[in-house]
Amino acid sequence: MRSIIILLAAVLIANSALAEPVGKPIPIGIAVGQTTNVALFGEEQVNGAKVAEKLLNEKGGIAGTPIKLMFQDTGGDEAGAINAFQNLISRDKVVAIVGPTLSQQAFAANPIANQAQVPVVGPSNTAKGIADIGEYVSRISAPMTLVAPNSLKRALKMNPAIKNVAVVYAQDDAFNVSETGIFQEAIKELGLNIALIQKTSVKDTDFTTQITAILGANVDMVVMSCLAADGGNMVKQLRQLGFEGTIVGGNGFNSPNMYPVCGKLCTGVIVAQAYSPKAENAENQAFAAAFKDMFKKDPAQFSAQAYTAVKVIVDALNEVQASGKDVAGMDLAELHQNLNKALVASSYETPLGEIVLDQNGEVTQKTFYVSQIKVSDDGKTGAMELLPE
Ligand code: 1QQ
Repeated sequence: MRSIIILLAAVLIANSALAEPVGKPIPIGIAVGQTTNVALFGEEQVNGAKVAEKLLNEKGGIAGTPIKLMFQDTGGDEAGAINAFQNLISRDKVVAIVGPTLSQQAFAANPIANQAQVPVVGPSNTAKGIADIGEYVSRISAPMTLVAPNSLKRALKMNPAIKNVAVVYAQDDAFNVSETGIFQEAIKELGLNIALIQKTSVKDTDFTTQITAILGANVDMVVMSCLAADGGNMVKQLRQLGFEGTIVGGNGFNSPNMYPVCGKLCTGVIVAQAYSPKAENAENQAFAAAFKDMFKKDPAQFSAQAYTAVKVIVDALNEVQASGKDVAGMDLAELHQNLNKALVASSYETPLGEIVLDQNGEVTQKTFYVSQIKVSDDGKTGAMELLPE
């Protein structure tokens, strides 16, 4: 009798370890950079995700059960991202992870979630190859292959005399290495001449060496693949040292938190976006109004993309629920699998417009934008001013 009881207890413990219900509210992990230079992006991502939590819960969450965002700071490097992912998976038992901020971090941390079969939705990873990391990895951030060339075309339209170009990229960051390859191909396809290529680091603060070389080459345009802090400092120094030509920046320039870094000297820089706060779809109107209400400013791309990543997960959870399953009462491992299936091969209405995640988790998006940065007179705030078609 006693041995039967022990056996029963052992079976019960084993079962409870195996079959863990998701629980209420439904936890979704947000693993972005809230400290270091990457916080210039992460702060906007946290804001966008908070708006998603509010609006989507007001709409009933998942069949009446609210979602709860579990925030975990990744810092700016790979180790921080791995640590954040492990905490969210093992301790917080999240149903999915939105993150990390950088492609550089995604290539290190996403394989861990993939191995644990926990779905990851990249909110801002734009390097080539992100969705190929594994079956459980998708992204809502359009790859730079589609976004970046638009800014060059627009720069050339504004100034058809552009001929000689300097290319700058941060060589220690996977996204910037990927993006500069795309920029360089597009520059050649447009019939322009790459006069020189200068390498930087995302940790650099002084760019005198590179700028001296650029000024010596007498180029008409500088095309930069950097993150916000290093990129902002380099733009500032380029102007201070006398460069008067066109400057095009990549996706690292899409954070308004860059404006205080370069102040008014950022005005005029041309950047392509996957989002405009002025987009007229109903999803964006609701998101932009709620964001403004909460943060007293217009949302920018990284906030809209973080919102979108949470929305896509909630929509997919609702699809699982609609298939006759009880998401909150379901076994967590089973939900991970069902959610991942529901996430891919689907289309979503989002502030970015309608987006589609293909079977591999890669995103396609219809509309992109090109803007010019305009910084306020006090150098602290600014806006992306849309350039007309
Ligand atoms: C990437 C990026 C960065 C600019 C995100 C903040 O696009 O790392 O893929």
